[in-house]
Amino acid sequence: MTASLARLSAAAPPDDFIAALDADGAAVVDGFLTPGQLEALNTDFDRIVAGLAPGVRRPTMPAMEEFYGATTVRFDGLPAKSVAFVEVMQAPVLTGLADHYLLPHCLDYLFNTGQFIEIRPGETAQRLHRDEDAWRFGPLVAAQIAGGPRAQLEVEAMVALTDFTAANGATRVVPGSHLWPADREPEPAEILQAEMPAGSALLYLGSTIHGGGANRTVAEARRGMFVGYVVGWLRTEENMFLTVPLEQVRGFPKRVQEVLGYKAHRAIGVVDVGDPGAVLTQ
Ligand SMILES: O=C(O)CCC(=O)C(=O)O
Ligand SMILES: [Fe+2]
Repeated sequence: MTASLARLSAAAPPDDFIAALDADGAAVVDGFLTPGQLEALNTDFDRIVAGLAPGVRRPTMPAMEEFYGATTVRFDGLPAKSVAFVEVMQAPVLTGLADHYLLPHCLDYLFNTGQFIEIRPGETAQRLHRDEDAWRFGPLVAAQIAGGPRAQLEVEAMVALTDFTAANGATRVVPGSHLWPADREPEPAEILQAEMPAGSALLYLGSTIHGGGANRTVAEARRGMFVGYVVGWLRTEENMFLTVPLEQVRGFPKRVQEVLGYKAHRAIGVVDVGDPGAVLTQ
């Protein structure tokens, strides 16, 4: 059987997205961004990209430099950098999936990544990985070794801000790998590329194997955004408290404040042993 990815329109019923992600761990949604959002995001980010060199600026471990790529420009903290992004991070297609996959495992989820990723010509393919392996410690490793069912920890979207093509580094993805044992490696025929026009998005689970593609073009940058949510009892990959200034958070909708961490998960994430949301009105 040839591997394939479901393709849905943003207006499809929520159950269709769930059926596709249950089956494949990934799906492409066309029209995830409105044309206006696409243009606003690119305009906001153009200014920032112009001042940044490719590569990781302050790696926390040697493996990070290779993983994130020497010819790729990344920056995070997107809720602070684009008004349009604050709207996009609340897209019902994405939060509907977070409700479905994450709420059975937590009281509420948190915004985990708002990251700009521009893969430039000459970049090599990123190592295939599961994003949930960011938390590959203790109990999660034990569960994987025991072959137990995976609790869903993360729901994500790789949003295309330029067309994603096989040549310019469209994300590689392995449909069905969310159900595989931890040690099963994909065969070449099982790896697809999420080719899609600007404004579409690849939706996927934290348990789905994927990675950025190689950019084999001469002059075409592949620009995307990695936007995702994680169960509220894990530490988020990006430190939202430091990347999104408090003054800006005060102006955001309440739900955005909550997913940025201004809501405790019972006793986790408290301020003054209580509701962290109180700092927004002090
Ligand atoms: O850039 C991409 O297409 C994927 C990036 C990715 O998977 C990651 O950085 O975790
Ligand atoms: Fe990833």
